Amino acid sequence: MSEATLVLIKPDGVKRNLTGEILRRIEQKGYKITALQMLHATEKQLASHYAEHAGKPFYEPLLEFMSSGPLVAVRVEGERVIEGFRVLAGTTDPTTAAPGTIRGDLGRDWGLNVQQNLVHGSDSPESAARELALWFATA
Ligand code: DAT
Ligand code: MG
Repeated sequence: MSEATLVLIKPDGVKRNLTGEILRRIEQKGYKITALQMLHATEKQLASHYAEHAGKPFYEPLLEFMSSGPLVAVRVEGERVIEGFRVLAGTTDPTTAAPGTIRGDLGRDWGLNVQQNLVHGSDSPESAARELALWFATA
C-alpha cells in the first residue's frame, strides 16, 4: 500500500553537505519526494516531535543538537515506505548500523554521540501522520 513518511535530514547531515546524497538514496530506492523544506526548527516543534522521549537523559542534548542548524524536512511516498525508509536509514547508532544504510555508510567517524545520526524517519503510520502534520502544517 502506498503511504507517506516524514524524513528529517538532521543538522549534521546538512552541515556535512550530505543532503543530496541522502535524497539520492531515497529516490534511487524508487520513493517519491512529494514535499521538501529547509528550516531552522523551533524548540516548540522539536518538543512536539520528540514528545515520546521527554524526560530521558538524552532528551535535552537531542533538542539542542536538532536546533543547532538548519534541517531538511521531506515527505516521502511509496509502497511500505515507513518501514522501508527505516531500513534504508539503518539502526539508530551509526557505529553499528549496517553497511549499505545511510547511517552505516555515512555516519561513522563523525559524532561520538548517537544523536548525530543524519536522519529521522517516522516509525509507524500513527507517527507518520502526526509528524507530517507537524512539519508540513497546512493552514
Ligand atoms: P530513531 O531515530 O532510530 O527512531 P529513537 O526514536 O529511539 O531512534 O531516538 C530518537 C533520537 O534520539 C535518535 O535518532 C538519536 C537520539 N537517541 C536515541 N537513543 C539515544 C541514546 N541512548 N543516547 C543519545 N541519543 C540517543
Ligand atoms: Mg524514533
